[in-house]
Amino acid sequence: MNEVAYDERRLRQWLAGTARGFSRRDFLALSAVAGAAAVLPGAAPAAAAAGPIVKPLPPELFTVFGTNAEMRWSAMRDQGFHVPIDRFFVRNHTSTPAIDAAAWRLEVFGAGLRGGPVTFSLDDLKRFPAETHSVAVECAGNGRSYYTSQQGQTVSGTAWKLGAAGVARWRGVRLGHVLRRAGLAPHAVDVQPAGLDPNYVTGGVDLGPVRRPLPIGKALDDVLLAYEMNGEPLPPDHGHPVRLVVPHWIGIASIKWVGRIEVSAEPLFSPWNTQFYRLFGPDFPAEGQPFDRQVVKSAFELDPGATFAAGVRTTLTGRSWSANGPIRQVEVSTDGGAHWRRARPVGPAGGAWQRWETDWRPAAGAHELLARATDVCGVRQPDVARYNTLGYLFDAVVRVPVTAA
Ligand SMILES: Nc1nc2c(c(=O)[nH]1)N[C@H]1C(S)=C(S)[C@@H](COP(=O)(O)O)O[C@H]1N2
Ligand SMILES: [Mo]
Repeated sequence: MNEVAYDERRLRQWLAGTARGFSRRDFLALSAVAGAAAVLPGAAPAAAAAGPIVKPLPPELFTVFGTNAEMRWSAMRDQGFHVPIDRFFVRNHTSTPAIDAAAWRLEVFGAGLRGGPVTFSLDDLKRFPAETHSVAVECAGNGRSYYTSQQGQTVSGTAWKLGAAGVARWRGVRLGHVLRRAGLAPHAVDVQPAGLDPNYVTGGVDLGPVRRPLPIGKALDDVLLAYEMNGEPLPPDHGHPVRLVVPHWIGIASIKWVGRIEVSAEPLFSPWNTQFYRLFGPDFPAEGQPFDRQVVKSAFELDPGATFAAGVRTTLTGRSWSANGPIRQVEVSTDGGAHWRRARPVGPAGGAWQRWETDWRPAAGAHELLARATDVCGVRQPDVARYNTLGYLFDAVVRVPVTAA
């Protein structure tokens, strides 16, 4: 799967007007007429809202931003490889719907099938061979606040620190098995899952259900329709009863509460790969640069402003991850980037993220901690992330202020 080639091809098709779903004209109309009452076709929400987020959000585990909640990294310090459900971040465009798993159905439809729509119940999905994978889900905007606090740039969107990411064990069925059972045709082009959460309305415009297309190549590769998270039925906030899990791609690809999946015979577009989740700004084309994959990042398992006992040896811990594959090396600086040392890997290499640690005996005073990862492709976190107005893909080394007293 070559996402760059796919993105370039789709951008050309979209500019040429050969795309369906959310055209360049829709996009220009929306950009021009703020507050316009344009309504795009979409399924009516099938479920009542249960609340923005259902699970408890205690302040020692989360920072809450409206309908979204970020994990505090200090909450991972004494945890194992996976992020427990009680602290896994939640990104909701609207609110967590209440869906009865017994009544839930998945409808697969579209011109990319040999026949008409095919419907699956949860029990139907559970009769396919199940697979379990440890996969990171990370919002494309994770780290966004650092464009402002570290690079002095203005961006719009939720001001995440680094906690809009998590690794869980997802169990489910390969999307490819389900698509083939539904009668996938050889001319299928794109696959678009849509959520059953309430339609996303912004600036007075109803953009329809949250949805984003995938090329058929990715859909048949490693995408899961997950019904379990860390050994439990998928919790309400994370997509109950079934969500997509799209490895290596930005979080928006992993559509929660999936209710319908369109398989098209032509390129598909939605606001979530045209208006949002494109790179806009001085370094990018006027129509924005599409992207799908995540980048490389590192986080200490502590909160900015943490305090340490001066003169006492402590162990700094953290995690690094990359959509390119395993992390090859992590370097840590405790003096604002003047000196670097290698962190010790914790646990085996090659998982969805790499845990690491290093010892430190802080002198009294203020310090700045930095962690910088290099992945298997030799990609190392840069000092400065590429500015884009929506603040996506912040991959630069984050400077974490702490004190010792
Ligand atoms: N239906 C639906 N799916 C969705 C979203 C949403 O609001 N509605 N948010 C997306 C975004 S932007 C992200 S980052 C991930 C977050 O997954 P999580 O809430 O399980 O952490 O879900 C994605 N899937
Ligand atoms: Mo996201």
